[in-house]
Amino acid sequence: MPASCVTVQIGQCGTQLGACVLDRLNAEARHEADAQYFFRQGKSGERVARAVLVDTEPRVVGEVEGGDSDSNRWVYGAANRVLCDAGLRGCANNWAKGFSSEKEGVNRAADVVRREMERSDRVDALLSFAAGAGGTGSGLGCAFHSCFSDDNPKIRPLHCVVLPDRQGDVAVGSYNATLTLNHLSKDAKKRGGGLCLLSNELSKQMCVNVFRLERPTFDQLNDVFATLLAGNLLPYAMDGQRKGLGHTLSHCCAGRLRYLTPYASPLYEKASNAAFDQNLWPGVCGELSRRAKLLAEPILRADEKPPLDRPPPALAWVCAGLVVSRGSDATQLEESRFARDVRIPKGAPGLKFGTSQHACRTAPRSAYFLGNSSSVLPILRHVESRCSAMLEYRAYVHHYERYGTTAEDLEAALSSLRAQIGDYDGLAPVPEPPAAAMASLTLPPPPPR
Ligand SMILES: Nc1nc2c(ncn2[C@@H]2O[C@H](COP(=O)(O)OP(=O)(O)OP(=O)(O)O)[C@@H](O)[C@H]2O)c(=O)[nH]1
Ligand SMILES: [Mg+2]
Repeated sequence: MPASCVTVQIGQCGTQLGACVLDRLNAEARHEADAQYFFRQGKSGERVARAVLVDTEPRVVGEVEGGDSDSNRWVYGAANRVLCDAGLRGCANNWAKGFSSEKEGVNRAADVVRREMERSDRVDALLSFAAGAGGTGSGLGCAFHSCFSDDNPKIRPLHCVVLPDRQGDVAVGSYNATLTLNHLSKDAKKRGGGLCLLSNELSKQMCVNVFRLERPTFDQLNDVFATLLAGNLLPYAMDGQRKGLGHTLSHCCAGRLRYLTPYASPLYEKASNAAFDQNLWPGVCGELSRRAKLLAEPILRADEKPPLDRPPPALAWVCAGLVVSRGSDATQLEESRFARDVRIPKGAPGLKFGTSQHACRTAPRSAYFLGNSSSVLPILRHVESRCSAMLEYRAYVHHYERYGTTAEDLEAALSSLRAQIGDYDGLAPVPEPPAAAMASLTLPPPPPR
């Protein structure tokens, strides 16, 4: 049995999103052993999150609370809120400021996490939440993970990173995100973990298109992420054994490919336009594989309509992934059906399947997919193109230099992001020229003289 998973929530977004995901995990953990993976038991029988909150300003970290679901109340541990470098009052969306903040605060946060870990028999994985675009979750988050990984090289991390949207977001968001992706992907490689990329832009699109919410709030965006993540994070059975996030990461993350995307089916409880069979396995499985095989569509603004003559979205290549079906007859999900729909490059680890007989609250049958695939390309390209356009003019670079991050550091992070884009591009085999096209390449013999 995987013993437990410790969660770290850094900065405003990390704190709010982490609380929302834990709330969903509390509600979805039907089986006490599943709940204990993320929560320990408090003195009055309540669930206490195995989670630590870290920020450089007091408001959000001081205000966020646990919650209730049915009969289960959950809370944060009394000593698990850490305010680092109180003099900072936030890092003003500057990765460098967060990264160079006082070591004392970072060490204190790592100490609190270590104490939380000591409350479990065995820690299976570290789950972290932060925005890539702010200053604390991104910069201080990277400093925290460097410090933490020195003492805990064997604990696999899953860094859930929220990436900024295309407009109206933090101006230097793409600098912060590029530096964060560079730093955390190295940390993930060193410790056998991965990064789960969550795009605010895509979550907004889902809120608008699926849930008909015109101007989604952060709570609503977080709710979408919680729906996508919860069933992928809860323990599952495979080969007669219970498995947890550590096992998922060991299968899904390979070599330099460490970016994961979460999917869930069904996405919503009851929808007027839902297919009638969304509660039967073929419907659930079809919906999940349909989403998983499509490369994320070009990112549109919420108010933009896709052109009618748009070409069909490209298909994604899946290097590795885990599918978990949840419901009393979960073993009935047809694995071959899912595998048939997904394109896997030769020699890649491919798909694994897990089950849980405990249905999630939202549906009697549901399925989840955590995929390491070329679906991350549109999100990565979006960050890369913005960062490169700004760096060309050295825009805002002096704000970073003040805190010890130079233009060369930004260039290096950007080239590492480009190399990762190249790695994911390389998942799709180079198409062989079709026979007919080859034939037309053969020149006719020269005419007789
Ligand atoms: N999905 C989601 N995004 C959020 C939330 N709060 C902030 N963001 C996004 O996160 C980015 C800003 O990061 P924050 O988390 O506010 O920043 P921080 O880590 O606290 O760092 P500083 O405030 O700069 O010290 C922007 O892209 C926001 O759109 C949230 O609750 N959910
Ligand atoms: Mg903040």
